Amino acid sequence: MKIKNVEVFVCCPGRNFVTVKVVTDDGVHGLGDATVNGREMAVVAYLKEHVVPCLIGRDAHAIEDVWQYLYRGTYWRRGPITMAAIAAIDMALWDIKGKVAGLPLYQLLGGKSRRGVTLYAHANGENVDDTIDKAEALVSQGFKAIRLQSAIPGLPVTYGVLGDKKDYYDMQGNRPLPPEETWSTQKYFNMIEGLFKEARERLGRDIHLVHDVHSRLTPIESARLGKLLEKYELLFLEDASMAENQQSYDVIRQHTSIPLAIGETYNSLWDCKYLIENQLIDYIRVAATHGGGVTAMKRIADFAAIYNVKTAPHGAPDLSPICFAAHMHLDICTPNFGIQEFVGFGNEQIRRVFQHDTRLEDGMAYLSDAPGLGVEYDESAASDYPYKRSYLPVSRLEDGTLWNW
Ligand code: CS2
Ligand code: MG
Repeated sequence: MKIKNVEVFVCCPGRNFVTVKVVTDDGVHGLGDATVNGREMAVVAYLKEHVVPCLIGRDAHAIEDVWQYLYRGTYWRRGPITMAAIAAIDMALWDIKGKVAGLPLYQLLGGKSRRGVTLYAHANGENVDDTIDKAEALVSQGFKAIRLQSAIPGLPVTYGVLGDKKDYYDMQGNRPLPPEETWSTQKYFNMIEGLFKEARERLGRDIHLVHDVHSRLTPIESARLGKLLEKYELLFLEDASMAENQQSYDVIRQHTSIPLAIGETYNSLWDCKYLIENQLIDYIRVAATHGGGVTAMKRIADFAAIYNVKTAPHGAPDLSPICFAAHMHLDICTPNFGIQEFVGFGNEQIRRVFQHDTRLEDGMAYLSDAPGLGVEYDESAASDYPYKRSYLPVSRLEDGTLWNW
């Protein structure tokens, strides 16, 4: 079974998604997600100009060899653009293998390790009360784990809380340039403990709580935050500090027992290796789309298992439902799976373009037994929503200094 054709689509049903479709000479097709938020067209060019020509005529079953060919066979390894391109091809080939076998992907990966996939939902509020109100609503829908983000008094916009804006497109208006946000570590510290204090008072101690710092703190500030929040027993604190210098996490770990999670911007096992093997984190959050696909995710999970690190794949709305499906298949099998981030199945347009039968019940997701990944891409619906240039915001300190968004 040979690869006959590879197509790359970009659509914007509320946000941009890059989708790869691999078609075999037997007429079977597989889908992959190659979306890199704000840099979508770079992956499209990488795929069309550099990857697709090398794939035509190759054995569609040789997933590992294709992966190695695109990774090891290229002098320029790693990085988000390269790895998203590899990831999309890899997902599509696994999708094809499942369809040919007549089995859902999770069966090819070893079968189920659990009943369903436990999710954590997002409560993003205008203030502490509003955030906990939203968390209570999620609890009443059955969610057992919730990420809490609250607007910071004194700052116009806070990560995760967009005020009257619907999304980042809306923030950019008709002028698609990166919107600017202001950050103040002190104002954040003035708010954050109150959020978790009230959360425990109103939600009790059975609900798992998560918080995303989105890399705004230095390592010693993260250590201070970890100590402050220890008594509220978070499931994990996400992206406390940037870990370009991974030794930074030695500093945080030395001071606090708060569980730590990182990895949504990582592109390979090499990016997480030091943090995992030194047991500096508890959850690794690499996404299939940004970390090299299903093949790479399995390797990361197995490596993490040796060090008691669990997986908690990134589940933001800028990963397409194809990536979410890949995560679900991995989550249901992986022995050291922790939890899956979940922000809903998207707006009506997204659900028109990407069709699947994933079922939600009591804060857990259940896959259908459709062969392969179990997602279909409606090309004609997608063509109703053309690509729109878009950026993530940038962040500045109150004096104008550029900071981590
Ligand atoms: C976030 C993301 O879901 C998360 O944890 O950190 O929303 C992130 O900001 C976006 O994926 C950026 O593209
Ligand atoms: Mg995050």
